[in-house]
Amino acid sequence: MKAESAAPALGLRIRQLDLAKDGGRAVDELRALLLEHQLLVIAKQQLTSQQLMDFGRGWGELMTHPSSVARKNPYVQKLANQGDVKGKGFGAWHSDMTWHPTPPWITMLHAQTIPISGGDTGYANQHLAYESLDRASLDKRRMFRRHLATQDELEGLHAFHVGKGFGEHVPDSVHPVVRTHDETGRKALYVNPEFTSHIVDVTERESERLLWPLWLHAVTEEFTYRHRWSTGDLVIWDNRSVMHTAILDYDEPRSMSRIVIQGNVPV
Ligand SMILES: O=C(O)CCC(=O)C(=O)O
Ligand SMILES: [Fe+2]
Repeated sequence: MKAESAAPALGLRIRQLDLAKDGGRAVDELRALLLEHQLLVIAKQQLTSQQLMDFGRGWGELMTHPSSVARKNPYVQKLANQGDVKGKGFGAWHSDMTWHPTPPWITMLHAQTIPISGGDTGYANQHLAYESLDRASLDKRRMFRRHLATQDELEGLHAFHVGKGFGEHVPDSVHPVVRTHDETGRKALYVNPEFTSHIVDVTERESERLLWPLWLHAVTEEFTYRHRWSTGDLVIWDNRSVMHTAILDYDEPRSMSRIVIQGNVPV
């Protein structure tokens, strides 16, 4: 296999690897690369749902998503739009399923049908967001006209993540605002505008004061990679260190298969 950087902020593009054939054997090497680069793009794959699940199981236990539990195969989520999204909505930045007590540590997305233009996915490295906070807080206070928290101010804070939007039976969870990566020990911001409702044990005003500037900072262009999909791409990302957003700007069909792998309790 050959590899090259996808963007300075995160991401590694892998070539000359056939996952249907060599996926099982490549997992150890890919895992090490993922820890270093937070996101992997493996192009030109043709995986059936079964092959995607088999490959995924080499990384850990597959999880279901509330949107897929009633399906015949609850482990492979089909994201399919008939080209009807343009102008109708806005993607929101998030890390996957943060409302879950043990959110997936990785997500794999495999592209089947992609629009001729549009339908990219944005990714943002939350280690860089956290590590630059103290440096950024002076400058950005001026730019955002808001206070941007320092690392010290976030120490020990926890936030509430809402899962109930997917149904009454879906759990909500409280997780640390700054997450320590359970394999590398590196810290990352772990709050997102899609699922995080508030910081707990502070006033609503204080929670708003902290969260909005954090979210703005978290997706600073310098921390991001924008993936332009091709049919056959498999993208794997580490939800402990990356936020992502679907860009809903297309009016042609787009379909993807997705699996998520069980993670640990965020600390
Ligand atoms: O469709 C996309 O671009 C991303 C969707 C998403 O948020 C996910 O697969 O977790
Ligand atoms: Fe997602």
